[in-house]
Amino acid sequence: MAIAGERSSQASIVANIEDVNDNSPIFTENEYHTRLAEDARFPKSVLTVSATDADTAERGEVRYTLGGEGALLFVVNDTNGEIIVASGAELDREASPTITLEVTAYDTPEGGITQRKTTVIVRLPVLLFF
Ligand SMILES: [Ca+2]
Ligand SMILES: [Ca+2]
Repeated sequence: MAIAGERSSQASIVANIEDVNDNSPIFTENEYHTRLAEDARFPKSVLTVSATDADTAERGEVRYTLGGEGALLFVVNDTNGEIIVASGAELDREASPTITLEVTAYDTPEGGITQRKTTVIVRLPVLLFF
């Protein structure tokens, strides 16, 4: 037997369920790896990283940022994950035969205490010729 009061309280519980930020961005690869020619210059595209986030709204919106030893030589597009050679950067194969980057994907672009991040390594062997 249904009681009117019980039904309406159930309905309001369902309406109040809200997503929480319990998923971190997940990259499509555990580690990215691509060869790079020593004469590559701005704005040469190196590779595009991609991460997805299972949460809804801004909790699942992914942005990218660059770190690691090679971070000054490259720029990442914060919304699409494309990495290009930075303006003015010159690669030196003798000094750094392999450049290592750390790309961090983060959700909640506006920031806040619930923001979640994932970092992936990008290895770029620098070659004379392809
Ligand atoms: Ca969630
Ligand atoms: Ca998330």
